[in-house]
Amino acid sequence: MPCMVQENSAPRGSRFLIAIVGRTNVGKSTLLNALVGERVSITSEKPGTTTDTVVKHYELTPFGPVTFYDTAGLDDDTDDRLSAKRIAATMKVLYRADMALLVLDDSGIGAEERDILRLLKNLNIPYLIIGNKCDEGRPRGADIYVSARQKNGIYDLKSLIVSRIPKDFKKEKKITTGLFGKGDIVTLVTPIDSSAPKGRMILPQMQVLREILDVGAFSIVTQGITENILSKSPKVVITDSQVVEQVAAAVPENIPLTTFSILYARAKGNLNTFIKSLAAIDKLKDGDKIMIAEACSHNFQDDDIGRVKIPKMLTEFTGKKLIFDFCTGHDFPDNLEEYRLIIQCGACMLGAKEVLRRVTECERRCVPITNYGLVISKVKGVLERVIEPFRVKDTPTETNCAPAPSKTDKKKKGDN
Ligand SMILES: Nc1nc2c(ncn2[C@@H]2O[C@H](COP(=O)(O)OP(=O)(O)O)[C@@H](O)[C@H]2O)c(=O)[nH]1
Ligand code: SF4
Ligand SMILES: [Mg+2]
Repeated sequence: MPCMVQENSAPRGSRFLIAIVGRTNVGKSTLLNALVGERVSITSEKPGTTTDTVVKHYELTPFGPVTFYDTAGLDDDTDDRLSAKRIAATMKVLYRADMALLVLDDSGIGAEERDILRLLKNLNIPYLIIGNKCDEGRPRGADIYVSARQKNGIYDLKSLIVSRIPKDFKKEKKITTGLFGKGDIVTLVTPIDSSAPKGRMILPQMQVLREILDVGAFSIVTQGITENILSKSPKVVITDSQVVEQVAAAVPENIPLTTFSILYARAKGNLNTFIKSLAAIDKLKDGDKIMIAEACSHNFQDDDIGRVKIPKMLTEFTGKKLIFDFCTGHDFPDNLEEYRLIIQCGACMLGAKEVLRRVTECERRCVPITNYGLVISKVKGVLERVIEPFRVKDTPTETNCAPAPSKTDKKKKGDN
């Protein structure tokens, strides 16, 4: 099966993420090198060589773009002081993985493997058990036997991986499904402010533009709505949430209007939860903590949406003294219960599984979670308007979770 290596050929959020896990020295790094056909991961006889996670993008034909993560071993039997850190790094990778390859050597399934299997089952991650070093022996319980060093069985392993990729991942995912069709005019409102990247568009805009082209529709991309644009009768207007208030005022009610954030929430399957969670805003009290989760790390600007604008909007809207915490990239807090609300960015760079795991974890612990665009739309009074194109009848406006005890009931923490 010819597999080409292509760097960064697909956005991070749409790649299938495969974590290679197992004890140290079973041949995980050698296996990654054999899978992608080039030496990307340091291998060694000394246990515990891979201290950081090694990431490799790869075009796994006939499926498409995948990312392999070569992790540090999950066992703790080295006297390496970084061991705890390595375990934490592996856990973080598992949290966002779509599939795992559990690698064994000829010593087979032991206590560590059983621990890893339990984790994979808890996180609902599909996995394959790979009996590596089959040149030395074949442990019981593997789904497939390979020799990473001799590159035996690698082609069959790739075929097996492709056959185990869940069906919904094989379908091409669009974020604008049902909004427009061939010949329609779609207006995108994308203001260019100081936080916009120089000389290019951001992923949500690129993705929607591509989908417009794919169905044979036409796009008008603008920084604001004018009479001239409205005279072209757009089928739908999709706006950056930051200007949703002005755009809602300018676009007549008969033209459907939504935001990029809402398209992502819908595509990743979280729109209803995110809408329900907005009710938490009306219950905020002085001293309540809010976590803002931003998937990209960048230099913070004076008008940063996550760090500055949303905290300011929420403080003004509620009139309460709120405490904002921030997390970036793949970090997500463990102490979720401390927060009255989690506000996730559009998460265009995160895989659907990772966002879903965050949402599931929040729901499990009765912590409301929503996203930037929905918060802005609510605060600006245009929420009903922008979710109208996707309205599902009988959407409850409250969650079933009992309200958590307010921070103000307890002694206030000086965590500002
Ligand atoms: N005999 C044999 N040795 C292997 C095989 N795959 C890896 N090794 C060796 O096992 C040792 C550990 O490999 P490495 O990939 O660094 O293991 P990791 O700690 O799981 O990443 C190295 O000496 C490899 O050459 C294999 O298929 N057969
Ligand atoms: S901050 Fe979030 S929504 Fe914005 S570009 Fe990064 S991942 Fe996408
Ligand atoms: Mg290694």
